[in-house]
Amino acid sequence: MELNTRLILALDVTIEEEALRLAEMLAPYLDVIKVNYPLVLSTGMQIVEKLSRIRPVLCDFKVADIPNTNRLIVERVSAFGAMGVIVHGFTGPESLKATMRRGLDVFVVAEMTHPGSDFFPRVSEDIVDIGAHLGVTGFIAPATKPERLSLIKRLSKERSKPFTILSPGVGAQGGKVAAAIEAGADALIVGRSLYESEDPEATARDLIEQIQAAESSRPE
Ligand code: NUP
Repeated sequence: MELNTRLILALDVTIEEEALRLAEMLAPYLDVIKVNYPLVLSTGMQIVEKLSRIRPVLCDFKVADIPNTNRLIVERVSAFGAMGVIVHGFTGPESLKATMRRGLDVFVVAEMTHPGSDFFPRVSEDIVDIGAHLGVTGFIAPATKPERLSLIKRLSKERSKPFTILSPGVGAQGGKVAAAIEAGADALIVGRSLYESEDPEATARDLIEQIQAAESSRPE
C-alpha cells in the first residue's frame, strides 16, 4: 500500500451516485477508499470495480470464518479488483492464513474503536502476534484509544518486517488526529466527519495538514 496523504475515506454511504461523486471529489486527497457492507450491500460488488478506477479500494469485510469460507471471500474481493481486505484475527492462524493471497493487502483488526470493545485487550496482543508471524500487511488499531494504538504499534515494530497501522475512530467517534498519529498510526480512516461535512474538500485538506503537522513532531 502506497502512503502519501495518509488519509483513507470510509465511504459508508448507501447510494451509488453519492459514493462515486464523493470518491471523485475527494480522490486527490486520498490514498485509499475503504468500503464496508452498507455500500456493497446497497449497490453490489461492482462498486468496488467502479471505485477502483478512481482510487485503490480496501474492502472492510472483517472476514471471520472458517478457512475455506475465508479463502472464497477473499477470492471474490480480489476478482473485483480491490487492493486489500480487512479481516478479523480472533478466528486463529488457519483462518487468517486462508485470507492471504498474492497481490492482496491483508489488514487484521487488532483492536476495535467503539465503547464496549473492552475485552479486546485480552486478545489483541495475541492477534498481533499471529498476524505478524504470518506476515500480513498490517493492523487496524483504534484512534479512540491512543495508548492501545501505541502498544499495538510497538508490538508490530518489534518484528523484522514493518507493519502498516491504519486507524479508524477520528472525528465522529471522538478520536483526534494528532493523538493517533503521535501514537503510531501510519494512516487514518475517516468516514462521517469527512463525507458528511459541509465542505468535504476543505475538511480533507485540514485533516491532511493536521496529519503532516503531527507526523513532523513524531519521534521515530
Ligand atoms: O475498530 C474499528 N472501528 C471502525 O470504526 C474498525 C473499523 N473497521 N471501523 C470502520 O471505520 C467502521 O466500520 C467505519 O467504516 C469506519 C469509521 O467511520 P467513521 O466513524 O469515521 O464514520
